[in-house]
Amino acid sequence: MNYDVSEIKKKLKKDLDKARYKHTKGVANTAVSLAMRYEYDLDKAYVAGLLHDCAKCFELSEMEELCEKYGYELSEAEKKNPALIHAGLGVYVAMDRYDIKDNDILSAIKWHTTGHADMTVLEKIIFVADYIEPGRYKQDNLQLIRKTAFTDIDECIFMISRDTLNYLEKSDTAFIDPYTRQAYDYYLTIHNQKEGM
Ligand code: DGI
Ligand code: FE
Ligand code: FE
Repeated sequence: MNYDVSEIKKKLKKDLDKARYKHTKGVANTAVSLAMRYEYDLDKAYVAGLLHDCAKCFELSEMEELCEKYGYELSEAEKKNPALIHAGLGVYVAMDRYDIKDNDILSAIKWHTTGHADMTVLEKIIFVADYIEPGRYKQDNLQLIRKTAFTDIDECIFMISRDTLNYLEKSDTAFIDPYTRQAYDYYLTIHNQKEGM
């Protein structure tokens, strides 16, 4: 293992609240299972899972200070919806506080909330693991989505982005990030190709 996991966990326990730390371990373990299935590096999947929400528990004012410190410019979507900031800001926190240099891990952190078109294997693993880890229970279709994660990860991403868009469209306050829609459109096309449409 190239990563000092016990050191990472020690810091995460300070940076995250209890529930978020538990979620983080669920995502890391689920990511390893998916990495086994899709023949990806298990250690990288575990570390990306551990760190995907590393910027989630800061107060908004702290997030703004960190964005300033790292020179991270917020997108329109992040300005309208601060809940999205932790993904992009997490890249800088992972580099600075957790000494992560691996671009695959950093991009998996960056894209774990919205997804985007044509994701890398690790981006897909973390995007899916975040949604299906054992502590999740509120979303619709979880049983089928969990099963599909291990049979066809692109189809699983289609289902997750479809359900996320539906959920966001129902709550008329949420601004939809263009990348959330881009992910849906891309994985819908793959879904339709399989259906022979
Ligand atoms: O950080 P987590 O709670 O573990 O999970 P996450 O990073 O996927 O964030 C989950 C929330 O993000 C979920 O309630 C759906 C929401 N989300 C995903 N895409 C968008 C979005 N929210 C807005 N406003 N716009 C989006 O495009
Ligand atoms: Fe998150
Ligand atoms: Fe998460």
